[in-house]
Amino acid sequence: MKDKLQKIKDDAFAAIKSSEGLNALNDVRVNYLGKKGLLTSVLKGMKDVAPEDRPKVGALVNDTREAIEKLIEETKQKLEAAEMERRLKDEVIDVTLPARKSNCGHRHPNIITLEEVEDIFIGMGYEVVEGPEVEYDYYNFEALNIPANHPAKDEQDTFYINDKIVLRTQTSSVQARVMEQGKLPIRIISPGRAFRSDEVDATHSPSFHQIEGLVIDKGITFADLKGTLEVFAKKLYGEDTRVKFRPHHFPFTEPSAEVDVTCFKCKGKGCRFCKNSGWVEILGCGMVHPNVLRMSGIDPEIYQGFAFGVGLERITLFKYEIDDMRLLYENDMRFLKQF
Ligand code: 2NM
Repeated sequence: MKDKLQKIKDDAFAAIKSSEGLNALNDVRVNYLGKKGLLTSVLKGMKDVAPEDRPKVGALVNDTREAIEKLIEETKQKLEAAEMERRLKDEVIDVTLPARKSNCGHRHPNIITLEEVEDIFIGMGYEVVEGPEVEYDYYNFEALNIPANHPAKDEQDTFYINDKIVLRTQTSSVQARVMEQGKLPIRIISPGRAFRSDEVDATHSPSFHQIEGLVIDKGITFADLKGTLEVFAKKLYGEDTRVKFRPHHFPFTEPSAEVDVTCFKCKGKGCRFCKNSGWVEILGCGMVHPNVLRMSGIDPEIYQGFAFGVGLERITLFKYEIDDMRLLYENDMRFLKQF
């Protein structure tokens, strides 16, 4: 028995010394000391040992176990130290290497322009109001004095969900909703997405953005409209910008006008961009039609108002001298990184 234990001990020591890593060392531990290990099988054979010899043999088994455990523990610590040494050598961090640059995104040019326009009007006491993109025909057309047979309502131009619901073709629908609530005076802008069944090209997209403005109070005149939009144009395009009002027609305003500003590219001298006129159109506007006020329960004999509509993409293209609207939607990083 003594010889047998000595042999187990010698074999275990040899195996421990030759184990090359923590995993191999653990295998040795299981082989010799584990539940089905060699040493345990000796203990199981104790029943064949004469009773008077058992304490001696038991002590011998324990000594063997302790000796093996001790060597395993020492070897484990050596292997761990070696492993740590290796990692410290291999995983050196070179603090002099250039850092990897993180890619930080930023606002889309359309949003930069939108927030600039919002700031200008908030500065003049306006509130920003939003509304649904999927809208009742009533708020998109009827409440805005656009009757059933009007060409704007054609399926060629408008996306219909059903005969009562459309994708809004303008954000004036939000203003019809605000007027209907009856809280006066009103001083709002309503920015948002609008939809028209247009073919995509350099100046058209079936989904685009508008910023519409509405002011309603007692004694509002066309002079208020002119003054407001002149301030807006100068703040957006620079103090030397001049504005020009051209008569126009919109169903929801009377009188109506389109507003031109001096060409930002040639400063009014005339260039390819402004077709040599020195002017570019930036928005439509007018005095709110009495029918529109009446539809919303506002008495046009007491309250008057003006409204205007700006195409957000259009003024973004002008501001950054971009010549194709599609660039705003394609999300090409080479384009977006420039803003
Ligand atoms: C435009 C041009 C002129 C407009 C009218 C209204 C409302 F709700 F008061 F009737 N909102 N926006 C308006 C007027 C919009 O866009 C070119």
